[in-house]
Amino acid sequence: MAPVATNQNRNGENDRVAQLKQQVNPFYSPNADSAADDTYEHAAYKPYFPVIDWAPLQEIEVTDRVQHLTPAIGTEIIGIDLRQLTPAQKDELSGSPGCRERRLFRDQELNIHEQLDLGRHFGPLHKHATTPIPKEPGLEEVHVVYNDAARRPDTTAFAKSELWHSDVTYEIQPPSTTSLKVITCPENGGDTLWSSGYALYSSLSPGMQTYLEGLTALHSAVAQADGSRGAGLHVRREPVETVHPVVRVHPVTGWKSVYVNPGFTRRILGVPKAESDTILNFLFQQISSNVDFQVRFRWERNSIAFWDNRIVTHTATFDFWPQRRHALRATPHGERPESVEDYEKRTGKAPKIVRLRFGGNKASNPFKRKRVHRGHVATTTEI
Ligand SMILES: O=C(O)CCC(=O)C(=O)O
Ligand SMILES: [Fe+2]
Repeated sequence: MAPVATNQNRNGENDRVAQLKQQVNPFYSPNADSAADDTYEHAAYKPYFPVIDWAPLQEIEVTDRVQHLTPAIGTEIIGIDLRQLTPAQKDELSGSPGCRERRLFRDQELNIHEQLDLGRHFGPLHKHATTPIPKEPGLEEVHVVYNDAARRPDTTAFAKSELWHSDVTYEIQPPSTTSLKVITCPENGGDTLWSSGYALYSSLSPGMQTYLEGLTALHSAVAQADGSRGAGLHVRREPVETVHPVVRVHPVTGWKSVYVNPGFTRRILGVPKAESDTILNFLFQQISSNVDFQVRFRWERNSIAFWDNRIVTHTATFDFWPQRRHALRATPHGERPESVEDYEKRTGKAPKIVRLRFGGNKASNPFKRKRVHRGHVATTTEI
């Protein structure tokens, strides 16, 4: 910006300013006669100094670069090129305090190699045992999502609620900050929905929260592998079954989240089968039908979403047939899911509870009273 002279006469300053004003300041180039220069293609944008007056500026609202999509989950970030993130900005994608678990960026030019590199910032990338990979060699870590006119969804195969899942939770170290970039998008339809495990946990009564915190559940890859074999496809790694805590603590935020999903969680261990079925069905139903925990994203070509598979579940919609939809996913392994008890032992701290600003009543709202966890007083964080 050009320097600005003041009216104060200190040590002959005004004289010097008067002198300077005789010269042409290169920032204030003189009026240009466009008519004399009308062959120049940008003549209309040459400097022009009309004699017009404007009212003094008032305080105005400006558009935030960060737009929260719902009170519980989902943030759209505007004006960032993901190819130019600093290491600190990359870390923020994976769960800074105040993070809303799922971040969305539009118009991103980063290619699949750059997307994979960004994924590697969070951990080694997962190779899926059954889902497709691209034809191009060297992209074995990519999970391809693809549908077109030749692949009409079979509504007899699944109930919609069963499609909710967190990715590959049957692995010993299931994924953390996962990204999906849509490279071909239907004109409409094909939205993705996410549901917050923080919100689900915080919506429960203190008694239910404590009960769930002591439980573990079995996550299984068997049905997925059987489905692939049934379709005549090769399974690239034998399916595994792994036990994880029903409530896990996010290692960065220290917040508690429900960690079960309809896609892969089969059984709560150490309780009667009927009890396991009832509790899991209740949690699955909350995930798939409680819209206060959810956000729904309408994609455009080159949109990319980052979600933390440790604390959200998600589902695709298949309402766009026969249009083409094509997306590529990078999936870093996270840590082994940590229970509340293990987190407390490791850190000496109580995990936190996310406080939702909506919903809840006196009986079920855990924030009306202090809760004691094995000697630690739990703190709450508002999102
Ligand atoms: O296609 C979608 O919207 C989501 C697919 C999915 O579940 C995934 O890529 O993890
Ligand atoms: Fe998924």
